[in-house]
Amino acid sequence: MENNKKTILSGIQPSGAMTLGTYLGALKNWAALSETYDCYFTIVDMHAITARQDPAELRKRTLSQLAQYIACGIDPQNNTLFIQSHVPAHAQLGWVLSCYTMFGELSRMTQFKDKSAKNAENINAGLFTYPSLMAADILLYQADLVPVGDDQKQHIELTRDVAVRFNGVYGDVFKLPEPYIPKIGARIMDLQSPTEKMSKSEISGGGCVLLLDSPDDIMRSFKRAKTDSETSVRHDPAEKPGVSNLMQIYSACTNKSFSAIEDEFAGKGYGDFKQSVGEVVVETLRPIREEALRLIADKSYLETIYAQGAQKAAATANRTLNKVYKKIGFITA
Ligand code: ATP
Ligand code: LTN
Repeated sequence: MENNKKTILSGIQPSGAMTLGTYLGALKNWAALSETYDCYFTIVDMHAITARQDPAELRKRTLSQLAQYIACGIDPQNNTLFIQSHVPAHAQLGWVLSCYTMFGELSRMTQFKDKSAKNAENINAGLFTYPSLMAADILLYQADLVPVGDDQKQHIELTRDVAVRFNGVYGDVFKLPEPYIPKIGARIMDLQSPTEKMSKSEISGGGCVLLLDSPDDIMRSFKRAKTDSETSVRHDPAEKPGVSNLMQIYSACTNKSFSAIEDEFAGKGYGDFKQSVGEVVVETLRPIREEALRLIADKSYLETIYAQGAQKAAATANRTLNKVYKKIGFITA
């Protein structure tokens, strides 16, 4: 049935266990938006292989990630949850769009520069053309909004540039998507290296909080979080990156403003503050963890969800792909 709801698409790579950063930057918004939009949420396994993955681990993480999407409040009956590699149109449109994405544009992508600097022995072509595939993910569904963390803004801008270029040649084929980035939580930093993004494929010594971490592990991570040599809880990302990051996390979990947090902890030491941040994170993640663990044990349910999701996603994606193939002059098979 056709409806007038706007469309959302977003995805997360199964490149590691999902972190508090992934949750506050993206997933939390997905759940909030999923009631009012027509949503497609995917697990982008094709993007994940731009870094070497262990096959058994990749399979396990993909299923676990699906369970965690649902546990975060995304109802699989009202939203389309699917695995990217199950819908061949992504690879197909990805190739087409790589022919409409410029070498210079791809060379400017910060994520490519960061990842190739960190992984000099595996700078593969997929890592470079990754944004063309991401553009295909988004444009196939004619998405209006793409809820992501701050680091993905540049990729969405590129997606728009590619869509404008393509539409300029062939007419209005693609809708131009907008990023949807949370005001608080758009870039959660590593608790041990607070000038680095908390990242699931770069788990450092205790600086990363995972969605499936036990309450004890979470409390331990926060108690050890790096702060500074002052004692005041004050928001100042340049001078006090550790404390500012903890404030950001506390604010994202409680909806309290930075000034309310500064008042709450005035005259108290960092010990109390870290304890409180740990506690709100434990309570935020507790229901998610419990539900995810229950779903991970129910493999046949997850199989039903992703099979159903792939079918629904493919129906939409193929409509766009067929239109593109016609426009560019491919003979319909
Ligand atoms: P990888 O380390 O493999 O690059 P990642 O941890 O950066 O992975 P992604 O799959 O790249 O995770 O990102 C999934 C979504 O979560 C994206 O929308 C991204 O912007 C968001 N995100 C990831 N990490 C953070 C973070 N630290 N703070 C806020 N948002 C984040
Ligand atoms: N590039 C993103 C993951 C991603 C994505 C997408 C996000 C792939 N395809 C489509 C939103 C929409 C990342 O590295 N976080």
